[in-house]
Amino acid sequence: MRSWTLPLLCSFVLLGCEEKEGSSAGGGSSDEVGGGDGGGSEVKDSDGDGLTDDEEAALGTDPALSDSDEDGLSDSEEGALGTDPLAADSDGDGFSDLDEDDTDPLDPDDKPYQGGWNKGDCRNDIEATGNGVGDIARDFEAVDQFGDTVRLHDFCDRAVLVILSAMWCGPCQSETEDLAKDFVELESRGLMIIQLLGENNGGNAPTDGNLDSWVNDYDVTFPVLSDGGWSISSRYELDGYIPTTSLIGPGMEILEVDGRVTPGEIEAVLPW
Ligand SMILES: [Ca+2]
Ligand SMILES: [Ca+2]
Ligand SMILES: [Ca+2]
Ligand SMILES: [Ca+2]
Repeated sequence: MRSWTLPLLCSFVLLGCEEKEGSSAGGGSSDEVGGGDGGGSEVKDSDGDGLTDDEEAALGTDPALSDSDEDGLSDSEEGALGTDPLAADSDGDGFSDLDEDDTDPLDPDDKPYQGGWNKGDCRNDIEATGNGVGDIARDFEAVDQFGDTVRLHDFCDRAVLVILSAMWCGPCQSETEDLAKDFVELESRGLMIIQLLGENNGGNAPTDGNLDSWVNDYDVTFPVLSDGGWSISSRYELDGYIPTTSLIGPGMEILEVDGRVTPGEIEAVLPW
């Protein structure tokens, strides 16, 4: 009986039928309410994305498609985010708006790492004080094995192990192999490892090809950065022997520099 009487009621009451449907007040199903003669189209939301057809007409989006640019975010979600509902990649940095959940979809210089490492929300709020124990670490950046520029402060919410190494150094090779194995499990508990390679086998700055072969040889899945001339490594009071590891806690507080960090020390500062 209800399904017969309600449409009748709506077509006579005129006002309110469509509004009731759109406001999702619960109660009767849309079949019962909207199945009548259609009524006025002023508040019609054909694709159910939360924007009326009139609003979509003004925006230029497709009123029959909830996600006009098919990037995985609905037109109304893009309205809330400030992204372009008619462009899957609003800032043109090569990553779709949906894939920029850790980065700014409106800043072409801020994009996800090809290595898949997450960037911490705190990355632009760190106030660095120095490079010694107890300091808040100064930021650095260098190019990784994918050609991306990686920043230390991008991992501000994690514990970070910084390893200073060279490709010709035997102990560096075996340490890299061991750390690469450990990283598979420790990454999920909030550890990031950044390896700075100061020299290739010829004593020169590591090339893109050198970084490639290094990560392939030792199954490395953390960022390996070329540090030609030891320009970054030298900030950490490198005193002539490598590998040297430094441990930085969440929030970028330096806990240990120029030493051999033990597994127990890493374990103690993992945030997750
Ligand atoms: Ca709509
Ligand atoms: Ca969209
Ligand atoms: Ca983008
Ligand atoms: Ca971006």
